[in-house]
Amino acid sequence: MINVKSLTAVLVSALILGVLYLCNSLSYSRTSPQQNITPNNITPKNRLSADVNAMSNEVHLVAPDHLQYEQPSIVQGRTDVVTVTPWMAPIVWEGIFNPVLLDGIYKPKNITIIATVFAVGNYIRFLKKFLETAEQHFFVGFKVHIYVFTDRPNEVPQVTMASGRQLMVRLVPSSKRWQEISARRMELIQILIEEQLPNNRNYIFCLDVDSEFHGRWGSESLGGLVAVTHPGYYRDARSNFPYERRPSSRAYIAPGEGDFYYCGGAFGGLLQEVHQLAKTCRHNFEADAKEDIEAAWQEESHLNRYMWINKPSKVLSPEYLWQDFKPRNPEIHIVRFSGVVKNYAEIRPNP
Ligand code: UD2
Repeated sequence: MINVKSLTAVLVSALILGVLYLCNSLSYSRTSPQQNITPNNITPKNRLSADVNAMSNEVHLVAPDHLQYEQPSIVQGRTDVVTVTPWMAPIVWEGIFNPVLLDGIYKPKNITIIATVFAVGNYIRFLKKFLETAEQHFFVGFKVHIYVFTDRPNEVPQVTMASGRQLMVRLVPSSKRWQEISARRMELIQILIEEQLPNNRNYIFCLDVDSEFHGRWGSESLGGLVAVTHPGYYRDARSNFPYERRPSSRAYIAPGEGDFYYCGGAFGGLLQEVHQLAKTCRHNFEADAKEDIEAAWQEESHLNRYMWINKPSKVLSPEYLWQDFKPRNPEIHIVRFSGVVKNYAEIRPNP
């Protein structure tokens, strides 16, 4: 026999549960724009907004809605090169990424790619080709803001830029020493990020001007901290890298230490990361200078030490900074960006 007390308790509990369920459904229907979707009517064009996490940070990659792209494989691909560092950062080579998929992921994030380029003194002559080829190959279809630092603003060439792409010119002093021009870039990049660029999740690449783009440089290169392996040393033993070898310098790396030899002519990443890099390299360069030490390859030496300690989250192969005078090695399937052949005696302010 059911006792009346238990029956009442069961009925009251059922009533409370019913009310809670109703409230829950009502609140869901108020906040969800897709209230009528049932599992049967989720068509390819009709996915639940709850499926997509709108966080726009760099590690969270949202698949483009039903974009068709080649099936990826984990057993087939490049076997002639290493595509991941020992600290598990990708090493980017032609053939390991899908540009259509990557652009589909990064374009909706509405990011701006900032590029800095220095054209001081005679190096202004390289700017036109740099800018023209950037239009053809560098983050095509993205918002791109190029900052040109020069002492000759009147000689900045007019280059037609696609919509969403802009050129900004910053005046900098000239110098009698090329080493100073090259090294001071860290200071000026640090100041640019602090003063001109809002603290957001945009990306920046800092590039040598005496270079041209020849192939795609795009969203596959995005990462927190991005370094490019130097074309001259990527096959060498680290004992042969031209790291700074004097322990008295803050750029010192001992023989038997270090990972790769990275270029000073191309690096980048998220603004906050590059700010930290530029600030540290500038500080160490200036502290060395007070003790009358200039690292073997100026800011490039300091960058190499920084990147050894603070591992880049993405490493770009030498496709991303080749040198025109070098014959292509077989693993280089494409040259995307390359330093032009130049006559140092003719263009530099000092030997
Ligand atoms: C290497 C690096 C460079 C830098 C340098 C050491 C590469 C490909 N290049 O190149 O980035 O680390 O070693 O200091 O990794 N500049 C001027 N006016 C000048 C001199 C230099 O604007 O009178 C700027 C310009 O943007 C140029 C950059 O500084 O591209 C580097 O100078 P460089 O190209 O003469 O240095 P280089 O060839 O020794």
